[in-house]
Amino acid sequence: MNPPYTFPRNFVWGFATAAPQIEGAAFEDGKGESIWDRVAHTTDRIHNHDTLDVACDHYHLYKTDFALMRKLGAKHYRLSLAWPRIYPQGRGAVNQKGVDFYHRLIDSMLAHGITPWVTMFHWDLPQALEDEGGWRVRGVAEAFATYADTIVREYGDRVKNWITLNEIVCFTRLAYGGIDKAPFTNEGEKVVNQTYHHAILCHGHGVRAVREHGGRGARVGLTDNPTVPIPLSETKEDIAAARTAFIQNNTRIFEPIFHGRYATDYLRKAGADRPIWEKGDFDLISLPTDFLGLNLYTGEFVRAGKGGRPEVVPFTPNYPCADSPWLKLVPEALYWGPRWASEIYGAKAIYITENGAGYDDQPPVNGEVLDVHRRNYVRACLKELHRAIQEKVLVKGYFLWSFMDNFEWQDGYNRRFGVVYTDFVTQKRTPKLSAQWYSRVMAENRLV
Ligand code: PNW
Repeated sequence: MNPPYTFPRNFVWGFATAAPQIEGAAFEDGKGESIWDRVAHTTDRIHNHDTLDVACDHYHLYKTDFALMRKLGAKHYRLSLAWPRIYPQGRGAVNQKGVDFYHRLIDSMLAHGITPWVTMFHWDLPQALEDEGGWRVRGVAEAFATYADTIVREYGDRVKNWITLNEIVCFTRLAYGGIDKAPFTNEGEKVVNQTYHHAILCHGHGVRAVREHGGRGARVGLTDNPTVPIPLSETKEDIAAARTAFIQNNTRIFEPIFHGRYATDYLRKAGADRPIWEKGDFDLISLPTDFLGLNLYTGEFVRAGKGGRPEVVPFTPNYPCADSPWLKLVPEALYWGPRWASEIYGAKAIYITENGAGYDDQPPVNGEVLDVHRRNYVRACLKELHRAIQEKVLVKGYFLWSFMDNFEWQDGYNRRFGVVYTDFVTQKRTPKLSAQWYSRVMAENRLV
C-alpha cells in the first residue's frame, strides 16, 4: 500500500515565476518599456517606489538559479516570456538580443534537466501598445497573434507546454476597472467587458499559434484564477448554491472558452455595456485546448440563501489571512476549484499553475528562514488537492508560487511569496524551511 497522501504516478511537480517579477534587466539588450515599468517610474502606485529594473537579476543569474532549482529536485518550471523583450514596441521589429536570451535560457533549463512550461503573457504589456489603447482596443489581439507566432516558431522545438495568458481578470478588470494593477485606470463596465473580450481573443490566437507552429507533442491551455466558492457546509443545498456561484463568477471567461459564446444571462445583465465582437471570434476563442491551468490561493464561502440562491458569507475581520490581506487562508479552494472546473466545464487535464502564500519574511538567521506558516498553508492546500484527485478529478500537476521572492506587483519587494529567500541587495538566495520541505514532497511524490 502507498503511504498516505501519495500523488499519482507521473504527477508534475514544479515551481512558477514570471518574467517581469524576476528578470530585471528592464532596459537591457533592447528590451522595450512595459506598462509596469511605466507605472513604477512615474506613479506612486507601487509600495516604496520599487521598480522592476533589477528584481532578482535572473537575467544574469539564471544558470545558478536553475542549478538551485535542480538541487531542490524540481523537474518542471513555469516561466513567462517578456513580450517587450521580443517586440520592444509590441509589434514591428523583432529584438534579436531578446530572442537570443530566451534561446540561452531554455537551453540552460534543459541542460539542468528542467522541463519548461512557458506562459506567453504575464501582464507586462509593451507600453507602446498601451499608448495605442492597450486592452481596450482590438489591435492588441493582432499584435499578440504575431508575437505568439514568433515565440512558438522560435522555441517550439524545445518548448512543448504552452500557457497562453495568466489571470485575465488581473490585467482587465483589476487594471482598467480602478483596482490595483497597471495601468491603474478606472473606466467603467463597458470598457472592462471589452478588455475581457480582447483578452480571450488573444488566448484563441495563442492556441492557434501552437497548433500551427508547435510541432509534435505541443500542448496548450489557459491559466485562469477563478473565484472559487466553497460551500459553507457540505449539504446538498450549499453545494448547489456554490456551484451556481462558480458559473456566475467566471462567466466572462469560461463560457466563451468552453462553450463558444457569451452566456445569455451575462449579456442580458450587461445590457448596453456588453462587449462588441466580430463574426468568427468565438471559433477562435473556443478552439479546443489540452489542459486548464488554475491559480488557486484563496476562496469565498457561499451558502444557499432565499430560494437556494447563492449567498456569500463575508469574512469577519478575525478570519485568518496571510500577510497579503486578500489571501484569506482557504485551502478548500484546492479541492473545489478543480472539482467545479471539471464537473461544470469538463476540463480533463488540470494543472495548478500557482499556489502559495505571501508573507513578509525576515532575513535569514544563521542561514535559516523558518517559514512554518507558509509550509503549513501549502501543505493544507495540497491535502485538499489530494482529495480532489482521490475523487477522480483529473489534476495532473502542481506549480508552487514562487521559486524565490520577487517583485510582487503593487506590493513591491516587501511581500514575499518565495520558498527561496532573495536578498535584493546582494542577490543571495537562501532556501527557506518551506523549500526544504517541498523538495522532499517532490522527491517522495507525497505529503511529508
Ligand atoms: C498571482 N487575488 O496574482 C499572479 O499570477 C502572480 O504574478 C502573483 O505574484 C501571485 O499571484 C501572488 O500575488 C494574484 O486578489 C493576484 O485573489 C491577486 C489575486 C490572486 C492572484
